[in-house]
Amino acid sequence: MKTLKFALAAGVAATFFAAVPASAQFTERNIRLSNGVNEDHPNGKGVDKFRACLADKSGGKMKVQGFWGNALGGDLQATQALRSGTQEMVVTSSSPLIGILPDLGVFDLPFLFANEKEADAILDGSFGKHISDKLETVGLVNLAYWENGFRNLTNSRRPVEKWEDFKGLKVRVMQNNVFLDTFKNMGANAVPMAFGEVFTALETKAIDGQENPFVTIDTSKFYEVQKYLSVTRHAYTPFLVLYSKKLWDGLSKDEQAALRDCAVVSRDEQRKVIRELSQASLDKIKGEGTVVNELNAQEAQRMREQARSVWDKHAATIGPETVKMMQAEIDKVRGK
Ligand code: KDG
Repeated sequence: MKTLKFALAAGVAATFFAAVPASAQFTERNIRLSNGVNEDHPNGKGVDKFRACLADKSGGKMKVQGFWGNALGGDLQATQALRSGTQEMVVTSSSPLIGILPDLGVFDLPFLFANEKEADAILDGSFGKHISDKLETVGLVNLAYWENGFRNLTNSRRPVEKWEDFKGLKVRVMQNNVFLDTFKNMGANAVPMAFGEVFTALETKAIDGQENPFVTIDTSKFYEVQKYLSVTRHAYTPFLVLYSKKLWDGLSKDEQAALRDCAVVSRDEQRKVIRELSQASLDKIKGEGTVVNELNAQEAQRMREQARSVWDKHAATIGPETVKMMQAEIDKVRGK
């Protein structure tokens, strides 16, 4: 009987991991992946897909342990841990990392992308590869671009219907000079701050407002302490799915290929989920009593024109070649 049970168990195991060729080189690994949002953000679904894909490809040997809500430190701190080889992965906004790689500032230029289709085409194309190649030179392997999304302003004082309404608002921005200048240029009092400190600063009125995509405003419960949401879509932030280059170089070719393939499979899942959730998040924010206003086309155009000087000011620090390449890619996608 025991022999029969053992044979059955071996048969089931063999079926489950049948996809793993005998020659494949996989070692037992526990991959620590941290992120600043909460697990109910679509990044949670992305990590679930990534975990399942790796388990399938590695015969269960490559395991992913998720850490949420800045449990292993904020975006910049976690990214530095990758560079020193003390942590395997982080899913982070690009914006807090411009001190490590100034070229990343290109993604923070106000009103860069018009829609998600444009963002996907450029991030998943030659421009995205250009940035990923540069990231490797600073000890970071970028496996894919996930979506943080189009950013909108919330605050506790008033609706923002034209750029002049920013005047005097104390707005938290990511620790990033392009964002700092974008909001200063609008007349706001911009306050750089790590993501993990934002909710308390809003609750205590140390700041009036912040800016993030609907899904983040929802899953981080900013609506609980923000009376107004103005749909500005003033920037699009990607998430970088980073692996420590120091630890990457110790992986087999099979392990590296599995990580790259699974990061792309989970990218498509994460983008699908976040785009499905975005409207639901906006509806929920409205339902919780936050007053939502959309900018009319004329005022949105005036805001874009007012923000243009930030491009000119920061092109030199971001890297003229990178800005020029980005503009060329945008023109190509727009058929210009
Ligand atoms: O780790 C990712 C988060 O920190 C992300 O939400 C960052 O958009 C962000 C912000 O506003 O800091």
